[in-house]
Amino acid sequence: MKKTHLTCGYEEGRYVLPDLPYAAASLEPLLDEETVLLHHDKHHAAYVAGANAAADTLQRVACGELAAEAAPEAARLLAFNLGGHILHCLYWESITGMQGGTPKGNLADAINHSFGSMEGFEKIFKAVAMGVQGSGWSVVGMDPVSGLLRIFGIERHQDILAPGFLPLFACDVWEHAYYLRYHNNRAGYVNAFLKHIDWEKTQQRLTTICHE
Ligand code: MN3
Repeated sequence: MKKTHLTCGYEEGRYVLPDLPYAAASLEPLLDEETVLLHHDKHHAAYVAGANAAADTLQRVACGELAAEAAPEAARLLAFNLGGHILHCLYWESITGMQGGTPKGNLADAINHSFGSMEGFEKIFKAVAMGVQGSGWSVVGMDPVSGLLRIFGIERHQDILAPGFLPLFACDVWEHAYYLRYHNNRAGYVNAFLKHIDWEKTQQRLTTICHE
């Protein structure tokens, strides 16, 4: 089946945890190695396992091994855990230990066209990230209707986003993503995230989306 701009682990019928695209310690000074390893090896891995378990349950319903009553809860769990898998894959590809880059080319054009300016984008991104209630994400992606970039404050991994939304980069604002270093200072983490976005990879994803 067709794959998308997301480099998300799926092989031989199973969701799989991809390796980090860099050494865990290389995200300094944005994030410390312990946070990154726990986040990837424990949290992201748990979403992969949860997505496979939910998909297995649905398969067993489909072939008659389980009653249909098991399907709604499995579908809910699949939405949560697959959402977690997708967004974490995107998160790892969104950040870099380097800083000081700026969006270029078609990505700079898309940001200016969608938000008026880089400042306008950052203002909305920060406010949405700070406004996520409980655990969730601030995610920038393409609205498939207008072609504009939009920012959603996704709660948990799957609530509050428009169907068909094509995520481009994502900031995890679950506390496990930042608490060891930033404690309760989510704003400090979000500000640091904005300085450590991998704009080059983000631009490559945008180019892929535009050709899908
Ligand atoms: Mn997380």
